[in-house]
Amino acid sequence: MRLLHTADWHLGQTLHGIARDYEHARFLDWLLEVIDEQAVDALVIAGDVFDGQNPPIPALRQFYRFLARAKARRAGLDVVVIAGNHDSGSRLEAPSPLLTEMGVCVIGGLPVAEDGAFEADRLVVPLHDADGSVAARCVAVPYLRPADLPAMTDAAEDADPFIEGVRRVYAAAVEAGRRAVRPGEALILTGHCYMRGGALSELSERKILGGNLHALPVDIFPEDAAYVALGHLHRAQAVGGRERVRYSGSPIPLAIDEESYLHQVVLAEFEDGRLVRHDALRVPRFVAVRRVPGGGRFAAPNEVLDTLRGLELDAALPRDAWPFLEVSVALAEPRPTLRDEVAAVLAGRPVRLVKLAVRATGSGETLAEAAPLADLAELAPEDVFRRLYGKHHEGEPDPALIAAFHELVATVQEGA
Ligand SMILES: [Mn+2]
Repeated sequence: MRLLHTADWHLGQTLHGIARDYEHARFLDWLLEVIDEQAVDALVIAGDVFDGQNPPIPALRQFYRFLARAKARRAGLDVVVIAGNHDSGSRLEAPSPLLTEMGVCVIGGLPVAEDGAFEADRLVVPLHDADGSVAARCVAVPYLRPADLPAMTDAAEDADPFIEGVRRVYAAAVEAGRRAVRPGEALILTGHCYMRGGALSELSERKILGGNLHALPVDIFPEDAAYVALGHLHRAQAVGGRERVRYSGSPIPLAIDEESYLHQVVLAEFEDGRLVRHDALRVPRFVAVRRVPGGGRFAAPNEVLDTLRGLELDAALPRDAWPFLEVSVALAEPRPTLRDEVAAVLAGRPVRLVKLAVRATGSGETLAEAAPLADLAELAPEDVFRRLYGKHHEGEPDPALIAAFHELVATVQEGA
């Protein structure tokens, strides 16, 4: 049984205001080819199908069109989709009556009975091999929010109630999976969660996840799981030294700093209930990401402008495929024309500036740090101005700037 693991598509995402539909469309075309060529039996999408709770219409169309085309190509394909934190679980699940008929199982939230009891058995999805026999049982756990978790009346005092609650949900789900597994079938898990020790994308994840808050220990996944297909982190990685517990990562860079990631999907093969091999399939980069000067560095304006002039760009590309460009400038002195200068160098060229980052190279010291004073009144306005200038810039301010400052002070004083 051959399973393809992917996650964090974030359909409908924009990068600094630029829609990603073109890249997503190319990725989905590529994925269809892979499903065909690799004779994939099961596709697991481990959450964050969409970038937002209320996805834009083109994103919805992309998703449903993809499912229809995938099933048209491989009628026996099992598809398992779980909701991530970006998805609306109930919205994702709404078309389930139709999708179930097609062999697409969507788990948006934890199934509960009318009396509110958690029905873990409904999280277990059979996966079939090419002969149509069940080869694995996939335990599919959507992203869990505190409100989804059982009340914790008996937890140890020092236990984090969130982690303890998640552990219990997974334990019950795994038990349901074990009950369903027959000899020769693999126990597979999928979830959308943040595991301890994961490598984060600085720009698109760290600010959302907030350090190690509620990071889950890898031992919530049992050793008898043949494979654990995770979503949430955008960088592909194994978790806690366990090769069979993996994030596939996102298929396209969702932030500029993910430019260096090796975006991939994972092809996993199972025989007699065990994982026999897993391979990372590199997703082609459909739109290049260029960073000047690159590697998160900042360079002086003239150096940056020279580099931009020398950029080799492909004029034959369609507009949707023009590279994304990030420009990072270190400013030693004010340069109010910088944005215009960058725009002038790039005008008419096949590239899209998504970000112009500017870092002042002054001391960074506040007035109080630079010169502790008993009384601010000891300083003349020009002294304060010079010190502020030194916080942001190097050297002395231009005499014309000082003159302009005095003019401004005079205007304010007259007004008062
Ligand atoms: Mn996520």
